[in-house]
Amino acid sequence: MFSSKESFKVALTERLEKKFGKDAKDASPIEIYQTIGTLVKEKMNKSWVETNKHYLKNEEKQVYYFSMEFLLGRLLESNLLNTGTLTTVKDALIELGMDPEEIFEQEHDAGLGNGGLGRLAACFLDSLASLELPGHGCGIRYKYGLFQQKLIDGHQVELPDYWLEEDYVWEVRRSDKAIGVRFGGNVNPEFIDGRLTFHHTNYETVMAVPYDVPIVGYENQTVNTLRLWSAESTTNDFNFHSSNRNDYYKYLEYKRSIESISEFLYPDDSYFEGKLLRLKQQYFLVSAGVQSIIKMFKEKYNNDLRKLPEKITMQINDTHPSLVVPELMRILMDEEGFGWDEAWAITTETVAYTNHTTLSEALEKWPVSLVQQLIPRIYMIIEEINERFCQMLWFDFPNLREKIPQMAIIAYDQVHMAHLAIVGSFSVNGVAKIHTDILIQKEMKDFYTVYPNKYNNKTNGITHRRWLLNANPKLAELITDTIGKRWISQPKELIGLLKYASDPSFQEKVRNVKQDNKRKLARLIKDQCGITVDEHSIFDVQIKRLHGYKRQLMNIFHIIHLYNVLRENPNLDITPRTFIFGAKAAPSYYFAKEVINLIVTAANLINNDPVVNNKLKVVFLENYSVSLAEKIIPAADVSQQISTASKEASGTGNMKLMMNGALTLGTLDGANVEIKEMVGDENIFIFGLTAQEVLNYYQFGGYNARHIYNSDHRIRTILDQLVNGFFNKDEYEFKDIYYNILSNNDEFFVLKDFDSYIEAQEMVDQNYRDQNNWLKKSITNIAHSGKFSSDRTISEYASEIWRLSPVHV
Ligand code: 26V
Repeated sequence: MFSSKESFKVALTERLEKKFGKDAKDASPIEIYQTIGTLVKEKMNKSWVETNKHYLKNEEKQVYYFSMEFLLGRLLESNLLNTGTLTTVKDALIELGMDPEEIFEQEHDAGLGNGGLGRLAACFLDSLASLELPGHGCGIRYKYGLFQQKLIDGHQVELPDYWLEEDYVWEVRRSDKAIGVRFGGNVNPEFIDGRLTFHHTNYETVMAVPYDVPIVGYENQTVNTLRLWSAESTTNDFNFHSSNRNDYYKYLEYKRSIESISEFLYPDDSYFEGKLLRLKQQYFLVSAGVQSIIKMFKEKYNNDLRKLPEKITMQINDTHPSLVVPELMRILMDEEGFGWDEAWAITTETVAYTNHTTLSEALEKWPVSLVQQLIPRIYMIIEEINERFCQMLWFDFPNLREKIPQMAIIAYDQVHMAHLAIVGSFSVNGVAKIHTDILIQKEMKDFYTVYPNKYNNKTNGITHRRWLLNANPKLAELITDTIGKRWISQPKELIGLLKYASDPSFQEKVRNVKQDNKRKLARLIKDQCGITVDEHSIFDVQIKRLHGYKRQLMNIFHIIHLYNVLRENPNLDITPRTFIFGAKAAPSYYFAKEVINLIVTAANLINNDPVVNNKLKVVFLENYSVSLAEKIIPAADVSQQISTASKEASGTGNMKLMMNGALTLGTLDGANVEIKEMVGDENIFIFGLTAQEVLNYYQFGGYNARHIYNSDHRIRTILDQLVNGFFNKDEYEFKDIYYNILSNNDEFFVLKDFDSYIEAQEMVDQNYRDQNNWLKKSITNIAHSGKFSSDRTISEYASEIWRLSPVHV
C-alpha cells in the first residue's frame, strides 16, 4: 500500500471509509492522522513479528534498557522516514489537497520524560533498531506525561498532560503477558529441607499490564519493542457475593490506589524527594520488567539461568531502576533456588549502570522505613548486600575502613541507590568525558579504588535521523546533494562537508536554508506570542529545563545589560538579536519559576520599547517539548550551553543544535568540551570558569559575590533593577533572585562568569557580521557533528559494555 502514491491513496481512502465512514474530503486532520498511523503500524507489524521470531530462535545476546522515562515525542513522521515511506505519503497527501505538516501536528507528543535523560533513552531506541541490534526498552505507561506549561502573566501554570485522550495508535495492549507485582506484607524465614527459605504473606498484588510500542529501524526490517507497563487491579479481588454495600466503595478506592502507580510522571528532575508513590513506581517497573525477562529467558534457554549474563544485559538509566539488583537476586534465590554466591555472580554480571548527574540534590536516598514497609523481602536482600559489601571493604581495603559509613549502601537510616547500583553491576559509565572524569576523581573516587575496572565513559549522542533528517529536511537534502546519502547510515561521513566550508556557493545554500527555517520560526513566534521578530537578526537560543545550574538567569542578566547599554546609547552598533527561550520549571521549584517570571517581564519591557526595538527582541516560547524543539533547533544561529562548569553531565541539546549549524556559546562543561575538541577553538565561543576552578571554590571557598556586585557597575545596575521597580512591577517581585545571588553567595557563579560571558557575547556579535566566516564556522560544526550521533554512542555501548552483535532480520 506504500509502494506508490496511488496505492497509498487508495488504502487511505478505503480505511477512512471503514473506520470513520468518511471519505478523504470530509475527514478531519485527526482522523487522517489516525488512519495513516494505523496503516503504518500495520506495515510495521509484519517486520515486528519477524523480528520477534528471530529473537526467539537466535541465541545472540539481547539488551534491556530500563528507564523511568522515555521521551518519545511524535512517532508518525519518524516511522514513515524509517520505513522509507515518508516521501510517498507526503506527496500523496499534497495531491489529496492536504498539508502533511498539519496532519503530523495532530499527534500528541508522548511526553513520558522530564528532559535529557528521557530523550536520550528515546534516541537510544532509535539507534538500537537502526543498527539492527536486539535491544528493547522497559518503562512505565504513565497516564499523564510531563505537565503542559501555560504562562499566565509571566507565571508558569501547570496543566495535566492527558496524552491518551485519543487512542494512541502505536501501542498494543498485551494482557496475556500481564504479571503480578507484590507490595507490602510480611516475610518469615523458614527452614525447608535444611534450606533457609522466605515466606511472603499478606502482600498486595498489583497487575502490571504491558503495552508494547514497536521501534522501527531506519530502512531495515528490525522492529524492536518498547514495553510500557500499566498498573491495574484485578476484578478477581472483588467479592461479588458480599452483602456489605461498603465493600463496593472500598473496592473502588482500592482500585484507584493501585492504578495511581502508573498515573503520572514525576515532573521534577532537579531534586530528590522520598515520596512513597515514586518508590512504588520504581519497584513496579523493575519487578514487572525483570520477571517478564526471566520468564521469557527460561522458556528460550530451557530454564538454564546460569546463562543469563552471557545472553542478557539489563542497562539501568540512572539509579531510578536500581532495584533491578535485589529483584533479580530475589527471583534467583527465592523462586529459582540459587544460593547467594551464585545468584550474586549472575546478577552482577547482568546489570550495568549509567550515571547522569553529580548533583547531590538529585541523588536518591530512600528512608529505610519506607523500603522496609513497601518491599520487605527486597529490603532484606539489600541489607545482606550491604553487609557483605561492608565486610569486603573492611577485610580487603583496610585503607578505606574509615570511609565505610560514606560508602555503605545502608547508612544513617537511608538506602543509597547509587551505591547499590555501583556494587550490583559490572559496568558504571558517565555520559561525557569530563563527567566520567569527575565521577572517577571526585564523586565516586573511593568506589573507583575498589572497582577500577567497572568504570568507563560513553559520551551521549542524539539520533541524527530525527534531529537532522526529519527536523531539517532542507538542510538534509542539501547535504545529500553535496556529499551523497551515505551520511544517513554513517553520520561520520558528514565530515565530507568540511571541504565545502569555505565554498561561497555552498555557503549561500546553507544560508538560504537557515533563513527559510528562521522565517518559519518567526511565523510561529508571531502566531504563538504575537511578537514580531526580525528574521535577519541573530537567533540566539537557550532551550532546556529551567535550573539554577543551567543559568538561564545569566542569559537574561546579559539581555538586561544589553538593554541598559542601548537605552544609554540607542545608536550603538550592535547586531540585531532575537533571544529565544524554552524551559519548563519543576512545579515546586520556586526559584526557577521566578527566573521564568523575570524573563517574561524583561521581554515585555524590551519588546515594547521603541528605542531598542529593531535591535533586541526576547521571546519565551511556552510549553517546551520535543516537537517544539524540532521547530526551534533548525532555525538557531547561536546555541547557549552556559551551565556552571562541572554541573551539566553532558547535555544533548548542544549536539542537536550544532548538527543544525548553530554555533555553541558555552562553558567547558559536559559534552561542550568534546564539541570544542572536534570543531576547534575558532568555531566555538568558550568562556567562564573551568570545572576544576569551580570545584576548588566549592571545596576551599574564596568566592564573594557581593564583592563583584560592589566593583562591577554593570552588575550592580542589573541587580538593583530587580528591586527598584525598574520592571514596573511590585518592587519586591524579584527580591528572591536578588537575595539568592547576594545573600546565598551566588551558588552557580553567575556574577563570577558574567564578565567573560559578555566578552564572548561580543565575539558572537562581531563574528556574525562577517557572514562568510560565520557560515564557514557553521558548516564546520555540521561537518563534525557526526560523532554525536547516538549510532556512535550505541555502537560503543554494544561493543564495550554489552558485547552485542547485530541480528539481521
Ligand atoms: C532525577 C529525578 C529526581 C527525582 C524525581 C524524578 C527525577 C527524574 C529524573 C532525574 C534525573 C536527573 C538526571 C538527568 O536528567 N541528567 C541529565 O542526563 C542527560 C542525559 O545523560 C544529560 O545530557 C544531562 O546533562 C543531565 O543533566
